[in-house]
Amino acid sequence: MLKIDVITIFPEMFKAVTGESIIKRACQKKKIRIEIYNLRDFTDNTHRKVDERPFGGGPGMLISPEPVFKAVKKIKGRRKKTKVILLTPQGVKFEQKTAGRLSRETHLIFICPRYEGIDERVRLKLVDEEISIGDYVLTGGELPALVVIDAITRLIPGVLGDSESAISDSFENNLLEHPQYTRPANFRGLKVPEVLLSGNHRLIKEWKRKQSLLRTKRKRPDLLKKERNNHE
Ligand code: 4GY
Repeated sequence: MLKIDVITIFPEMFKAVTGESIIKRACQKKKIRIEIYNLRDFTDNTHRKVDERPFGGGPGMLISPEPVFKAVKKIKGRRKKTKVILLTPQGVKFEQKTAGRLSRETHLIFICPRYEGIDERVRLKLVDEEISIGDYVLTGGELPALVVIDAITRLIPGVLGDSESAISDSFENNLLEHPQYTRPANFRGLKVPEVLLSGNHRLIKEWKRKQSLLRTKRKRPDLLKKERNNHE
């Protein structure tokens, strides 16, 4: 069982995603347990204020260190192997291999920044890993946390059924999926490639592999460099 804890000032953002589909099922099957903590519950002031102006000036507000330190301490409890993750564009770019590595942990805490960011001392003393989901700026770390949680969850053994887990193989060998077709075999004059209807499994397998390579070369040549190292 992987325990996933999230620290956020917008706890409502998580229910819609974690309460549906595969993540919901993973929780029901006790493969993961997700708990969302409202950062405001760790404040002492009557206004439940979590932000302050930056020292040295500059625009906007920062998340104060105090409630974050309190939250992490409380959530860690007496656990020994917690990994604390900060979602930020300054982090290491999130990839499939990161998802695989994190899916083998036992306890993850995600800190979701808002406003202009978070006090540097949080990074310094609490954070084990900084992750970015890509080079663009969002309004907070909640969507990135959900992206990472989603990618991790589907890699935990027993979460996906056999038919679903085949999908994960595609990116793990750094090749894009081959084109896929379903019924009808002729849709408004657009025909499904003959080989897929042939029933010849060796030929079909060769066709899929070739299409994957062609597609990757055309759309993501950068992946082929990685694929060579995979000697598959
Ligand atoms: N991209 N990857 C990202 C982000 C927004 C700090 C408050 C990203 O992970 N997080 O754009 N986060 C945050 C950035 C200030 C808003």
